[in-house]
Amino acid sequence: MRRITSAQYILSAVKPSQYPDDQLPELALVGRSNVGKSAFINALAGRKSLARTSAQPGKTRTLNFYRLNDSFYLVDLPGYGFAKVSQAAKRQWAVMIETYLQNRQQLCFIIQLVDIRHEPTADDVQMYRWLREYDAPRAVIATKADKISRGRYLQQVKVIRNKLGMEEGVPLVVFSAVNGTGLEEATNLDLQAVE
Ligand SMILES: Nc1nc2c(ncn2[C@@H]2O[C@H](COP(=O)(O)OP(=O)(O)O)[C@@H](O)[C@H]2O)c(=O)[nH]1
Ligand SMILES: [Mg+2]
Repeated sequence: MRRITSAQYILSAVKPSQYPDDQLPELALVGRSNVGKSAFINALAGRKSLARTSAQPGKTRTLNFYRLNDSFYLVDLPGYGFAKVSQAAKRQWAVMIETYLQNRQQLCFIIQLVDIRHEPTADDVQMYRWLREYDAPRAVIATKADKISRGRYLQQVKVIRNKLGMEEGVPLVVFSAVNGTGLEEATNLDLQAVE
C-alpha cells in the first residue's frame, strides 16, 4: 500500500495571488462546516493536529493548503451551510470557492464530504450538482462512520447516493477519522487522483 509519508501546512489564501506557485497537482475538499474536513486531513496525514478541528463551525474562512508527500496539495476549502452567517458573508464564500474551483489549472480532483448519519442537505445537493455540471473528477466521503453501526452503512450509502444523484462510477468511501474506517481506501483514492 502506498502511504502518506510527509505532510505540512503551507499557507492560507483568500485570493489567487496568494495560492502556492509551485505547480503541484491539487486535490480540493468541500463540505459543510463541521462535516470533518480538518479531521480527514489529519487522519490522512497521520497527524493529530496538522489541521485544526473545531467545535465552532464556520471558523475557516480561508483556503488552506497542505502539501503531502512533497508531491501534491490537499486544499481545505471554507465550509458551507453554516446558518449563522450573513448573506454578504455567504456571497463572499461563494466567490472565493468558485474562483478557485473554476480557474485553478492544477486542480485535478474534488472530494465532497457529507455526514453519513444524515440525508444530504440542500447545500450538499447543490454543491454536488455544481461539481457534476463542471464535470469535475470527483468522489464523496461519508464521514463520522463510527457514529453509526456497520449494519447501517449500506442503507446510508444508498440514501446519500440517491439524494446527491451520484453516478455509479463515482466513488463513495465510508470513512471515520476516529477509528480509521475507510482510511486506506481514501488514501488510495487521493494518491491515484493526483498521479
Ligand atoms: N466521531 C467522529 N467525529 C468526527 C469525525 N470527523 C470529525 N469529527 C468531529 O466533528 C467536529 C468537526 O470536525 P472538523 O474536522 O473540524 O470539521 P470541518 O469544519 O469540516 O473541518 C469536531 O468536533 C471533530 O472532532 C469522525 O470521523 N468521527
Ligand atoms: Mg476545518
